[in-house]
Amino acid sequence: MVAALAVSLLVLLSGCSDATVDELKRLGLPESASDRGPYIHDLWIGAWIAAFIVGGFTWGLIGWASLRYRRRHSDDIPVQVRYNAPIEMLYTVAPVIAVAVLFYFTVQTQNDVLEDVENPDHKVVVTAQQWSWTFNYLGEDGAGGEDVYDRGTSAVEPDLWLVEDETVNFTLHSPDVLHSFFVPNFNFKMDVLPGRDQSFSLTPTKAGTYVGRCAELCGYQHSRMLFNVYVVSQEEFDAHMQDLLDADQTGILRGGSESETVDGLEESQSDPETDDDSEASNQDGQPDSGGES
Ligand SMILES: [Cu+2]
Repeated sequence: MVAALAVSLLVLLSGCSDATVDELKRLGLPESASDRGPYIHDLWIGAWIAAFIVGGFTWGLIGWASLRYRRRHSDDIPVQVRYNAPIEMLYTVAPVIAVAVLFYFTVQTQNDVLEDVENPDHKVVVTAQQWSWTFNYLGEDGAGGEDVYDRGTSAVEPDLWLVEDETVNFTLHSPDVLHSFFVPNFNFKMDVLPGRDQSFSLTPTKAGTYVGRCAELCGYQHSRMLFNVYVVSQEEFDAHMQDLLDADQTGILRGGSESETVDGLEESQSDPETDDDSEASNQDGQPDSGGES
């Protein structure tokens, strides 16, 4: 049985590309491009192994019980029993142990993933706002020590540039609602909370282009909160910082008044103090401040 399964699995896998086989080996986890990835990988694989053990044990018991105690004659009635203290204790204690083990490894992984770095090579303040991202690079040499930024709109995806094998500290800031900073290939995401900046560090370990997105439903254009991540060499990074400086994109954007407006929609012009007069001004033939033109 096991041999047959192994053979059919081999036949199935032989039709797959190396990339697909690797993805299957990671049980679907995106390929890691950060130093925090391996911790998540181990937790992910460990959780699946635990699930298969518990699942196998449970399926085994179900199969065994249904074969061992199957009805042999049409007029058979099973032995009628009530209460079984050992069994009841087992199915109370076993799940508690399973949850405790998962909890222990989850906390340990969380501590590893969130471990701070004393002197990060780069500092980026991420502003997540409805509905795009701003990436502020603090005091980069490539920008002559100035703070520079790159921002997107819901129509234009912004780019986040990082240096391969150099530590980055991110501070996540939201001026409006909950967002979540998520780069699948970093095997990492963290909520962006209004009113409480959060911070984490990581080191991108693999040059390349990755996708980033908002992983918290934050409003009707949530699905447009996409960004690109470029992990590049120091030279390319410095050149990009220079480009941002040349484009006069200096300072730190933390959102705020910009977060109240959306491209294509006029700012609300109704003023509570003049609202009472609006009817009167309409009668006077004055254009309604809120009307279409
Ligand atoms: Cu969002």
